[in-house]
Amino acid sequence: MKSKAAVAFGPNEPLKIVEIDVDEPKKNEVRVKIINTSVCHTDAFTLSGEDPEGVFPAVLGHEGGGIVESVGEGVTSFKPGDHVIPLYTAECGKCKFCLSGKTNLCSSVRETQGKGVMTDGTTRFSYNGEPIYHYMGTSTFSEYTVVNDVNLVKVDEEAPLDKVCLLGCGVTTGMGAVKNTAKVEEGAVVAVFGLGAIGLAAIQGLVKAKAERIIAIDINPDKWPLAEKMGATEFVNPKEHDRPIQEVIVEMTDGGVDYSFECIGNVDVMRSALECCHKGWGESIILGVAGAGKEISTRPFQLVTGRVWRGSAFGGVKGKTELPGMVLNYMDGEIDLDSFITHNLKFEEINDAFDLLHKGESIRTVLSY
Ligand code: NAD
Ligand code: AHE
Ligand code: ZN
Repeated sequence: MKSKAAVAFGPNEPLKIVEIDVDEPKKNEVRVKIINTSVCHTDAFTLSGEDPEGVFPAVLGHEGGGIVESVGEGVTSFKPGDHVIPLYTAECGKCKFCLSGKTNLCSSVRETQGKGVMTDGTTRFSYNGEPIYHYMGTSTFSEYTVVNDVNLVKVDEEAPLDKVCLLGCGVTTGMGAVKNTAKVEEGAVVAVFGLGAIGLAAIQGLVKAKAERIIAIDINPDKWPLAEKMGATEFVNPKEHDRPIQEVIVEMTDGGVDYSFECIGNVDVMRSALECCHKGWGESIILGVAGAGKEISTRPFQLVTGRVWRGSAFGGVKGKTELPGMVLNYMDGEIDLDSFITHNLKFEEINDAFDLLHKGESIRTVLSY
C-alpha cells in the first residue's frame, strides 16, 4: 500500500515527506496505521549521524500510537482495529533475557532491529523501488508501518493516542528509571541533569517515590517552570558557576546526592552526575544516549569509595507487561502526560518539531497524521 512518510535520506538532512510503498506484514508481523507520533531526542541523535546503528535512508520515529491495519501469518495476539503502542524494547517472553527476571532487554529481534531490517533481513518499506530501512523496530514516522508482533502492545481503546503515544518512550523511560533502575526510596536527595521529557519524567517518578529534595539541573533556565510544576525543589544552572557542577551539588547536599539521573547524553555531564553522588552509597543512572566513539571516565576511586554507575533503556520497563497499566494510570490521572506536550503539529510539519527540540523550545511535539 501507499503511505505518507517522513524519510531520513541522509544524516543531517531535513526529513522529506514522500509517498512510500509499505508491504504486507509477513510471518509474525503486524501492519499498523500510526495515528500520532512524537519526536524524541534519540530520533534527532540518529538523524545527526552520531548513532553507530544509524542507517539511511530510513523511516525514523519510535514514540507513537496507532491502530492495527492487518496482521501476518501466525499473529494471534493482535487483530485489525486493536489500539497499539509500538515498542522499541521488544518483549517476547521467551528469550534468555525475558526469562532472566533481571532486565527488560529482549534478544528476540534486537540484532535485525539494529540493522534496520525485519527478521528475514529485508525491509517492508520502499521508495521508487529502492528499500528504505526500519528504525528501532518501530518507524512511527510513516502513516503505515510494519513491526514484529513482539514490538507491539495492545492498549485500552478509550485511551487518547495523541497523549499515550508519549508512553512509547520518554515518559516511561524517566519514570521507569526511578522505580525500576534506581529504586529510589522515600526521603531521598536526588539530582536530575537535563530537563527534557526524560528528566521531567524522572522528576514525576521521584515525586511518586516521595524523594525529599529534587535538584533540577539544566543550562536552559526556560526549563525551570515545568520542572517546578513536576515537583523539582531546587534549580541549578551550570552556566552560573565557574567550578565543576558536581562540587556545587556536593556542597548543597552535605556530601552528595543519594541518586542522580543523566538525561542529556553528554559524557562530561555523566561524570559530573556520578561525582555529585554521596560517598559510600550514591548511585548515578545514565539515561542519555551518547554519540559514536564517546566514552565515560572518572577516577576508579569514585567507585571504590562506594558510588555506583548504572543505566537503563526504556526505564527498565517491560512493554507488553507494563504499558497497558501505565495507560490506565494516565486515564485515572495518576500519570501526567499532558504537561509534556508543549506543541501539537500536523505530520507534514515534522521538521519544525525537530527545530523546536533543537532550540530547546519544546518538550514533546505530538504530530497528527
Ligand atoms: P531534550 O533535548 O528534550 O532534553 C535535554 C535537556 O538537556 C535540554 O533541556 C537541554 O537544555 C539540557 N542540556 C543540554 N546540555 C546540557 C548540559 N551540559 N548541562 C545541563 N543540561 C543540559 O531530550 P530528551 O528527549 O529529554 O532526551 C534526553 C536524552 O535521553 C537523550 O540523550 C536521548 O537520546 C536519551 N533517551 C534515552 C532513553 C533510554 O531509554 N535510555 C530514552 C529516551 C531518550
Ligand atoms: N543505537 C545506539 C544506542 C541508542 C540507544 O541507546 N537507545 C536506547 C533507547 S533511546 C530511546 O530514545 C536503547 O534502548 N538502548 C538499548 C538497545 O537495546 O538499543 C548505539 O550506540 O548503537
Ligand atoms: Zn526515545
